[in-house]
Amino acid sequence: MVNKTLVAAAAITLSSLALTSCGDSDASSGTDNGGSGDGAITMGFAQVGAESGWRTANTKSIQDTAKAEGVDLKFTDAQGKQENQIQAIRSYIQQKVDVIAFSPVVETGFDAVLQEAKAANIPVILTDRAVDADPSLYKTFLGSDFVVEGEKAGQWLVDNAADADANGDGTINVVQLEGTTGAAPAIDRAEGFADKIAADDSIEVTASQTGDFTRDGGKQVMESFLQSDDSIDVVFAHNDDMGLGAIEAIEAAGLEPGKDVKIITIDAVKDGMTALSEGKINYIVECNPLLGPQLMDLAQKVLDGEEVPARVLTEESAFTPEQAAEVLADRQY
Ligand code: GYE
Repeated sequence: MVNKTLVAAAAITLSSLALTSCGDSDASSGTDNGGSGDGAITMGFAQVGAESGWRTANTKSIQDTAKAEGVDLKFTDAQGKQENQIQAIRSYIQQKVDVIAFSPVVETGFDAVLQEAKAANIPVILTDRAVDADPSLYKTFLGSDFVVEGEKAGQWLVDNAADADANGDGTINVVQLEGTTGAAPAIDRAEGFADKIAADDSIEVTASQTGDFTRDGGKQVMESFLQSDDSIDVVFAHNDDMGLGAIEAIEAAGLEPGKDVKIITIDAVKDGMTALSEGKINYIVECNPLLGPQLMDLAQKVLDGEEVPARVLTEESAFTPEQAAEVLADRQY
């Protein structure tokens, strides 16, 4: 481990020397960055995986935009594993890409590799998910405010509490299908939701477990929740895919999703919006996966030496079944 780091560090030192001695006009950045119109940007992108409809749309947006804008994109799918992601980032450093972007699988444990990128003078743009690390180790973080998303979900439940109490016993039992343990959207969505439902004493989260952001994960966890509890009023799923898996489990148990058990999810991908328009999901908070254009724009600015904000938010809203039916036809993902 230590040896590898040392070797990488040595290679990086050599490469920066080589670049400087080649008469790089932008000596302060230490990179031949394609930012002044002298060739395409090379971007290394380390993606989480292909766990959800959201992720597939996100990957397509990044790849399509790179192609349209002539960015030379090196893309890796980490298959949900942090170690794969770290390995991909190290290889981008070795390949001396102009800029590295990645969507961190989890929040912690990236400090060392971020230090290595910084030492190599390669700017890093966090895309979609945040890390819990020194902010000087990356240029900017582009993505949604996951706490706000959780708050929107919780607020909807507070506002619709009377309807959610299917058996009318005065308590609203909520089960939560969490995203990947340790991932920013799982941590923040749970926090935002908890904050809002605290306003109503009758709402209680009775069980909470990870379904790893996948349809299958959501289905399995929901099956086990239904086996041990017959008083579930509401499912709060951290993404559409887990909510869609929960629908399968609820139907298999002879219950009607959206009626016997209310369902709130986050993302608003096409399959989720279809289930919402059919009344099987009751409310979806939007999380926009189409980050490609903003990402390429930020990369260009960073490489041109322009100041970029430390935090760039994506714009999004939330949908009821009626609103879902209206926007579905034009939905790209
Ligand atoms: O909500 C989920 C995906 O990080 C915002 O990851 C993203 C989340 C998204 O797997 O569907």
